[in-house]
Amino acid sequence: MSAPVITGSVAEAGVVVLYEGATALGTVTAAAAGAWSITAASLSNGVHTLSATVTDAAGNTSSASTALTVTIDTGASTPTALALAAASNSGSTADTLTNVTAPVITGSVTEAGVVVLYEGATALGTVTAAAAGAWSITAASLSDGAHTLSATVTDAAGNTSSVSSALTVTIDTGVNAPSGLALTAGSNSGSTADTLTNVTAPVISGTVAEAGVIVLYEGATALGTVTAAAAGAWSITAASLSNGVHTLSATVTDAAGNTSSASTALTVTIDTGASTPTALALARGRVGRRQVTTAHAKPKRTRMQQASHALDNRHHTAGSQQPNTRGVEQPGSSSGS
Ligand SMILES: [Ca+2]
Ligand SMILES: [Ca+2]
Ligand SMILES: [Ca+2]
Repeated sequence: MSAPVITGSVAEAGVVVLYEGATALGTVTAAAAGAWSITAASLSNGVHTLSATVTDAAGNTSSASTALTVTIDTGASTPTALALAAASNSGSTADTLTNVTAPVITGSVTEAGVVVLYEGATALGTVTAAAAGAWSITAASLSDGAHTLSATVTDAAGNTSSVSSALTVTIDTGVNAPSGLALTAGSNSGSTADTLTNVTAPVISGTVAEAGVIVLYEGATALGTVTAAAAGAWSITAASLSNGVHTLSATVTDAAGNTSSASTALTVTIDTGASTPTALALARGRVGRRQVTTAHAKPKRTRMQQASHALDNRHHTAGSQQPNTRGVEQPGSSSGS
């Protein structure tokens, strides 16, 4: 209040004048001994030293009263420098993305007061700043997503500041495992329909649902890593794999520092060499039997002979309609038997 009401008392009736130094701030006529009150002229912010005199009915003016010091404070400065405390800022501390759902928010005030942290009209926390300077408030639990936070301070004079500049904090507590792990075609020798290859350091591809750092694993062993700048496809060239079956999987750590569970496994089989045939030998028994059988078999017809024989049979079947122009087949004829 910049025009405060000042009260006092006099021992006899008279005209009371309220002063700041030599400046009269107001006057009142006290009709009798006792209490008086004067509404002072408007005072600026700051400290004011007030006193009063009284002039009685006989025209005697008293000396100045004992001073009353009044401090006028009509405004509270808005809190400034709202920030997400580093200890509450998972992943990079250069951003305002975190997986801490009840983060500590810091700021500054220019005078003592009660600071309230808000999201819109909802108070998320409060703290009393004993003096000008830094304050911090642990916010009530926030859901995943972006939150626009601000603060006010109510000073000792009861003035509540305007709302501070906003601080946007994004909560991200989840991450999906990479999906679609596959052996890329360029690393898949032989058929590309399988996962058998002779490429010992194959390129494995997959997708992620959000940006992050992907690590390819075989069991607990990291085989490679890549940073996906955004949701979508990624690929990693695996460390060299030995011949045999390898069960690969991947995880992703998102920008908020959340690490996914392992992806569905991809089984890749490395085979870098066909074994040279060994123990070549002549199988005598089988060759002997074939020779004996062949010696007693009828000569096999050539394809031409088979076709000619079939044609002759057709002619025999249709003999009543067509004259037999080739005559009766004789044993030992060229068509064979
Ligand atoms: Ca962060
Ligand atoms: Ca996430
Ligand atoms: Ca293959």
